[in-house]
Amino acid sequence: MNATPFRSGFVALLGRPNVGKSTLLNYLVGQKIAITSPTAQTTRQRLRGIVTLPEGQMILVDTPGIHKPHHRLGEILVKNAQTLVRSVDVVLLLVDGSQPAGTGDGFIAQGLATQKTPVLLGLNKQDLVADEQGERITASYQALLPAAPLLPFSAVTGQGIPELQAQLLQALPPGPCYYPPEMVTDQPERFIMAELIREQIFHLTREEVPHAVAVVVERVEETPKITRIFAAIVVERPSQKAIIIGNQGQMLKTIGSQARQEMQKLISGPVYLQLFVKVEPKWRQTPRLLQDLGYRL
Ligand code: GDP
Ligand code: K
Ligand code: MG
Repeated sequence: MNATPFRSGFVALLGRPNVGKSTLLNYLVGQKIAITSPTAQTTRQRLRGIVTLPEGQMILVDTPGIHKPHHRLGEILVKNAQTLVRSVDVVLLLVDGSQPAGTGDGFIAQGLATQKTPVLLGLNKQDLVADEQGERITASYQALLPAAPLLPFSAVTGQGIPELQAQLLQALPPGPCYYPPEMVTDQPERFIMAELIREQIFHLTREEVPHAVAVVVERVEETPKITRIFAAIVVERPSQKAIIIGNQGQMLKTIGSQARQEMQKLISGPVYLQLFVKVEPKWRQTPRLLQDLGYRL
């Protein structure tokens, strides 16, 4: 008998902000574990998504998009992405395949060309590509990394994903099942819950507000009937607190009810969610506070 070996290993999802790293991660694990939004810098923390198939197990590492740092949190995000590349089996460089390559993609490709880690190039958002544009766009990306296999797909419709998944698996070495097959992420449920709250803040508030927000789930009480979750929304200024709370508490209510629905999907059961807002001036510049909020420095 000619049995193919079980393969396993780590895949880094890299790319500019908004190319669809988190959307793809959710699609592959089959559950929302990573929050997504049309805003850059939604993802702040490295997050592992675990995909177990009969042929192997891949551990996908979602990363904050690579961009120019503006403050301490920004610096930490970029430095972490660079270290990650050296520690994984393969890099999936994701790009927005509905547009030709931009300088941001070139910047990341250059960084990868000097590394030994093999790279696959994932052209996402194929659902937005008109037939006559396809070839020109593809050529612009192939020029960035001539040796990298090109994989067109859509993280929204799922087209091209089976091929993408097969190629990723082939790029991994024979190895063991690192995580139990039923596990979809290495992050505790509390972290995902905090993220689901942060996601609603991205969807419902504007400009600098979501970037100034951190969310901490402070307590979870499980009873046979309901799960009660108590979470703090941390902002930097009283004016941001006022926006989060909204007119007669309306904004906080909407954030809470939408996040609660996502949480109920996550845990497949009823949730009671209580939110409160607190001001921590300059939490983004303060290493101790960043650490308290769970950021790895
Ligand atoms: P990230 O910053 O790279 O993690 O990007 P996100 O996963 O947050 O996605 C950014 C935006 O692109 C979101 O509004 C997604 O819904 C959207 N998006 C992601 N993948 C696709 C895709 O294949 N097609 C379309 N039309 N939109 C996508
Ligand atoms: K995003
Ligand atoms: Mg993301």
